[in-house]
Amino acid sequence: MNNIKFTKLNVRAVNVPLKKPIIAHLGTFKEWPYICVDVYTNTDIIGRSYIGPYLVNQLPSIVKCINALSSFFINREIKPFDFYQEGFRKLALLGYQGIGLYSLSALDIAFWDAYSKSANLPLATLLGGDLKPLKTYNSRGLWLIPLEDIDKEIHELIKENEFYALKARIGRKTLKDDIFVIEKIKKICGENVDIMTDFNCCYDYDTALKRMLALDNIGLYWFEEPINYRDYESMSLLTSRLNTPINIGENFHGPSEMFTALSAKASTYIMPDLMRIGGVSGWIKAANIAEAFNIKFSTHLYPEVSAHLMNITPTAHWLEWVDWADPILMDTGYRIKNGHYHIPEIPGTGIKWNEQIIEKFKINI
Ligand code: SMN
Ligand code: MG
Repeated sequence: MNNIKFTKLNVRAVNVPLKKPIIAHLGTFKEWPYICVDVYTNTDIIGRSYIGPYLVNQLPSIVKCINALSSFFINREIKPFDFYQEGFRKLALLGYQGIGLYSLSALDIAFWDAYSKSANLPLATLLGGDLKPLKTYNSRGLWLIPLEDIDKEIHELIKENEFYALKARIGRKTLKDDIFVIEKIKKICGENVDIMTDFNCCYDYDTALKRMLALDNIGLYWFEEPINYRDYESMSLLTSRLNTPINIGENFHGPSEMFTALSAKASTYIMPDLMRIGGVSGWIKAANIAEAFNIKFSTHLYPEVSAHLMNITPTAHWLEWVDWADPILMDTGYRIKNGHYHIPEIPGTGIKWNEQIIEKFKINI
């Protein structure tokens, strides 16, 4: 392991067109905004990360925050764990969640990338884990699109890359519409395909219970976020009343909030998001809390880095696959075969920019 120093930060923001627009209860998006971070060092190693914080108008504030936080670490030897602990303490006056935490995560992921490159190891290997292939589901489609387009979409999603599991967004206008989508998936893909479903917090407790009871015995793999993501008490009631597992976690802001949710028995499964849980360092803490609660841990977005981390997550469950960031990344060689995500054996996290695309979709910050 060579000691490397953090010498310079470069942060860029882009808004990249999506192959399929995201049409969800949480909003409609034709583009997806990313912040791309480069951590330069006193060697030729560059640590890289991206976060995708949903709201294009908020990118300037987050970039400001990343820059401000980075000033604590500049010209110091990169120690990702120590940097995270220190950075987290520095958030005390701003708050430990939201923009501050997203910014710390963006830096943390880039520091870990640089650190594993300095050891010439893939991130998972540096952390003492394997590079095992991971069960993955195709989550890049089946938004709240018109029912007449569902057939074509299912054919397309199940064929690409040999998937045996899909996620459908539900909570449509009528129960019949939700059932239509689910039955179509079963008909086209066969009974052996696993069907994850996501409500994106569209209901209050009573409406959620009614819709979920009606869908409870048709073999769905999980229901995601039926109600407001912070209402752990109601989520726990729903979890206890339904046979179908409930999965929440993309909105846990940091491991301690996850601990609160698990203590409240809010869900059957969890699926933390790399940006919101605190990057690599936050994830490691979360993975060990999940082991203590013996709860299955899936990922949310960021498949490239999350795949490494699933290899050191004792209760690892499913990897969510989306391709939204692919345009800004060079093909680093990950592959999906037989329903599994295979991590390329290269140093770091595998993030490498497609500079032409970044230049093309760059926005002012
Ligand atoms: C989701 C993620 C990002 C944008 C819209 C919807 C969704 C998921 O909640 O779990 O993939
Ligand atoms: Mg979701």
